Amino acid sequence: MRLIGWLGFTVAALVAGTTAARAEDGYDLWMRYRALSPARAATLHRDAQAVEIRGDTATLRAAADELRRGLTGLTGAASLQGSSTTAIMLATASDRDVATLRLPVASLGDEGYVVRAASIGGRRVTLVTANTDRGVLYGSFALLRHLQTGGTLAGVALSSAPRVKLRVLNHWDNLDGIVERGYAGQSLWDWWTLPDFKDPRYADYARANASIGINGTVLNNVNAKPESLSPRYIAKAAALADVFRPYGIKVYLSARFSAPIELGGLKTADPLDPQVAAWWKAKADEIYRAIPDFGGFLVKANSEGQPGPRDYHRSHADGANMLAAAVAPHDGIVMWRAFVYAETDPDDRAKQAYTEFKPLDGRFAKNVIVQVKNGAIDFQPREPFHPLFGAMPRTPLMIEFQTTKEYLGFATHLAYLGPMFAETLASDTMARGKGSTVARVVDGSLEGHALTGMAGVANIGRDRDWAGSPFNQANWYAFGRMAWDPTIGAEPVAREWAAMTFGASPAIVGPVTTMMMGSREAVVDYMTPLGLAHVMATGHHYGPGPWVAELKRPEWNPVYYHRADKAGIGFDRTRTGSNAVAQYAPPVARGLADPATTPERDLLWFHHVAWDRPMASGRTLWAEMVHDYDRGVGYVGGMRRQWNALRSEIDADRWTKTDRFLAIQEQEARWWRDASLSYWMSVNGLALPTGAAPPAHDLAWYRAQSFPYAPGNPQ
Ligand code: GCV
Repeated sequence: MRLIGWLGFTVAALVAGTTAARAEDGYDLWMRYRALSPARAATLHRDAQAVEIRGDTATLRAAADELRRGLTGLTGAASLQGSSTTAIMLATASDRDVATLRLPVASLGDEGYVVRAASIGGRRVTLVTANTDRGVLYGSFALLRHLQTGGTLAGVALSSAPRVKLRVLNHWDNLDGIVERGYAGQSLWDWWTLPDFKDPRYADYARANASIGINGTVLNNVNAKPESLSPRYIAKAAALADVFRPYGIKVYLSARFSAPIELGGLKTADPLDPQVAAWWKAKADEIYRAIPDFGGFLVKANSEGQPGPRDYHRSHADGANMLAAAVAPHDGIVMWRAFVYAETDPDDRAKQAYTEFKPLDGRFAKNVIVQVKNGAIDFQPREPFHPLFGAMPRTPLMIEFQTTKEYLGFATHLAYLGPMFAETLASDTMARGKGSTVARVVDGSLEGHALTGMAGVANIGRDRDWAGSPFNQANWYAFGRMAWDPTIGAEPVAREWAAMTFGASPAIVGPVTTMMMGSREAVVDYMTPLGLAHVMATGHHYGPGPWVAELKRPEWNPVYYHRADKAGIGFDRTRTGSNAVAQYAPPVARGLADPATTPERDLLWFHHVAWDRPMASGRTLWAEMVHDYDRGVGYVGGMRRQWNALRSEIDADRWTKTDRFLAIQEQEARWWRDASLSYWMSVNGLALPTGAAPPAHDLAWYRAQSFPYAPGNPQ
């Protein structure tokens, strides 16, 4: 047994420098561990004077260090005195004393945990236990969350196991340090100095991920360079894997399908060519020699110019299975993306992934999981759930969300994505009758899959606050919490994040949660109301561009998506149009086939309707659109006022940055509204409803705006 008082730890931590006291610059994320009220701090100190671990593994040490760090902060360093008669004990369920307690650990799997008071060796302790060290680590973070959000040690009883197996971040980080669709600075990975220099931030990144249950990270962009699989870069990935391992995080790499040609000098990357298969097998063996617990590959193939098996007239299953065979001897997996659409295919872009993948159901190897974006187009502020969910029962499907806000105002707009994740997960595919939710497809319970997963495109960069703004951190946080439990709900997650990030007082948590909960809907309102999509400006997707019509590929043009004309607006995806609705299960398809039974929030996604169509509110469609744009702008004004009222409650640095960002957001929300309305009026010839403010500029002005150096744009 190792028994370490906190004081010793505190000095060590200061020397190590990774957690020394810092200004409130957002670096500490939700792991701030600021002092509780004196009374609560004293009680906590009385009830947990030491952290003890049974066993001596890197993961148990990481868990204990985190608890000591947290307790030191929560109780305030001044209270560090006294003997260690009360303790938090970390031990796996196989420990002899823990085993005698006969706790219900069987259902916890290899990542779940139990935290409760227990009598060990005649002493009352707070026990954190699990079947594995990783479970103990997650339990330790759960206990800290409990304490940070107002809980006490008295009567603590926590127990949870993840419902999803692979909970992975996808970094779209390039080897030159630029992050595709990244708005928080350069890549966190300093590829140049790796593997010799391991920035202490890597460990803090791992802590943050472990605290929310993330257990995998894909280091490089899905638009992958072959060099990321070269020996030099494998060594760099291995160095990161070494840092992440104690935190239960596996490293994965995006693989470029044509790497056998570019790196291996072969003439082909045909997946059915034995030499190609042998090359990948040797490559996988090489990676596993450097990273014994390497997770596997993520692949974007035959999409947006990436090479893939279709180049050789092979199917996506042929490509995925060939890679799967290479990693299978090492228990690796392949995450194969279904985000495909082709310039050669004139069909509705929203249909193409289903058309390509549905016939392949049941043809993928056991260690392949198909990664499907939440919606059928591309991370829009709102999309109906992807029709592939529920449509491939014999294939494990993982869901891919974007936590970076490519289409939602980059880092500056406050948009809490919890409600968006929750909305998709709660959507009912009806594939096996009522209750066949996307969450049940994702957690494997609907179709009986053990290989399950959720991927989040990371919003993390080298900015001091990691995510570009304090509120963007909430999207990283929410992704992790919802990957652990897809049914947890957006509001409880917002509340705990707000408490941990800004302070647990109701005077903070209440208004911050209120701001957050409506913030994504506000973005929908001022950017893409009523089911509009992809009306963003070209390339960088920053700002409005509904007028764009001249790009080479039809589906790159906003006019392709909104189809506005003098008579009406919206994409007809019913039988009279692209018939994309037929890709949903019949009960869902029936509802979506008729504008009257389509939720108004998705109306223009599925239907082309007249500008004067009456809406549920009694307004015409046109008046409703104007109303929604105004509501969105108004919501941002409301957030500014609520944030202003919080000034005395929040530290100056984070308050000021958020205040400035909200000012930018309000200005840009107006810009979105005005530019969009100017354009729609140029198409429909209608006047604004009485009382609606005219746009600040004419359409030509909006069309003339250009942003050549917008961040995150692939060059
Ligand atoms: C990594 C969208 C983005 C691209 C991204 C792509 C994808 O099209 O704009 O930057 O490429 O999605 O998910 O592969």
